[in-house]
Amino acid sequence: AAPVMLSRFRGALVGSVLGDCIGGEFEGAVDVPLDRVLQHLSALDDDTRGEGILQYSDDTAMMRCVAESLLTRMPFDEHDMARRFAKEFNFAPGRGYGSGVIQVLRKLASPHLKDVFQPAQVQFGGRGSFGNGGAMRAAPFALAFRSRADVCKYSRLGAMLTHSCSLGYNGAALQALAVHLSLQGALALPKEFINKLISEMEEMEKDETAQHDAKALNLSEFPYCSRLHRVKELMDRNSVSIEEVISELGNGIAALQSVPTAIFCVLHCLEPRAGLPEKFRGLERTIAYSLALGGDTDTIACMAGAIAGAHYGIDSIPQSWQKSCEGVEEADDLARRLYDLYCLPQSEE
Ligand code: R7I
Ligand code: MG
Ligand code: MG
Repeated sequence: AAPVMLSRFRGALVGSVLGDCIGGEFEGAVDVPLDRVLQHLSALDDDTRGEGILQYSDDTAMMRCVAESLLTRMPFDEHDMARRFAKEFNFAPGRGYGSGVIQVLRKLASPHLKDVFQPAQVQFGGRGSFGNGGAMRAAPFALAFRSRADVCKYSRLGAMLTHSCSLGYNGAALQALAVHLSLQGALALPKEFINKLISEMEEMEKDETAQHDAKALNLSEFPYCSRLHRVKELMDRNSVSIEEVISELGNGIAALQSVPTAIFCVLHCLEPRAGLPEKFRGLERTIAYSLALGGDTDTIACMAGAIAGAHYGIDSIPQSWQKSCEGVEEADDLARRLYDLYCLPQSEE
């Protein structure tokens, strides 16, 4: 039976934290043999290993700030969200933040700052960051808003606090939309799921700024759409190697090289896959597969984990995995509170 909505909400945020914590092991690795991934995952079942829990990184730290800000300041308060990012960074700066975003977070801490979007705008020579830091924390927007238009609008604004390049904030919107559709059960029809994402991104990438950024960065005219078309082509194939996925979609720290990749991981793992244990259910397969790609594994697994968790629900996530990761209970609590908010009538704009 399809999971109920509350289970999907909890699955989304817990799946996101698990991907971050479990994926941290291989972040930046070039070659990750599947054997090593499976070894890492089976250690999670071993109560006696005594290694303590796996810690979350910036991905989860910032996702929590987003969720808390949305819960207290609906629909969106940029000052509140910026303050939470800055405070969290100041409290725990060693969570593995991107090297550029650190400068933004320091500026956001200043009490004299009037325009909270300004620090992001001066990054990377004035074009802004195209990193995946906006996308990695985007899942709560899908839990806070019912309409697709609001999910898009606010996930983009939330990303712009640190990522002012259109590739950065459009990647965040793509991730939030994927979680939104997954919460609605849209992954039951994978082809329609990817087609909906493509048509949403077509609208977003028509935008003048998006066109300008794509040109300046030497990308195709509709960068996310063209990646999503590649996702669709890979979906149609009977067998796809890890090398092909990396060369077609990427596994890097740029949003363009990781959000479509995370979406592919979810789609590819809707069915059992050779090389992955038969006892694995969908979310376990998705996280395992994301890790095997190497590269920005914590973030790709975090994004794939959110989309997959929204599809399969909390009950599909092994207890042993949940117990092995820092911040799972807090994420579960945030998801429940966002669900309560979601159930209240929302004003239509
Ligand atoms: O995007 P961001 O928050 O980083 C997120 C990543 C995730 O993998 C986390 O798990 C964590 O490890 O970091 O941070 P940014 O510093 O904005 O961007 C990340 C990196 O992308 C930068 O340090 C740059 O190396 C690169 N980058 C760019 N390089 C050149 N020109 C981002 N934007 C640009 C750019 O415009
Ligand atoms: Mg991280
Ligand atoms: Mg990362």
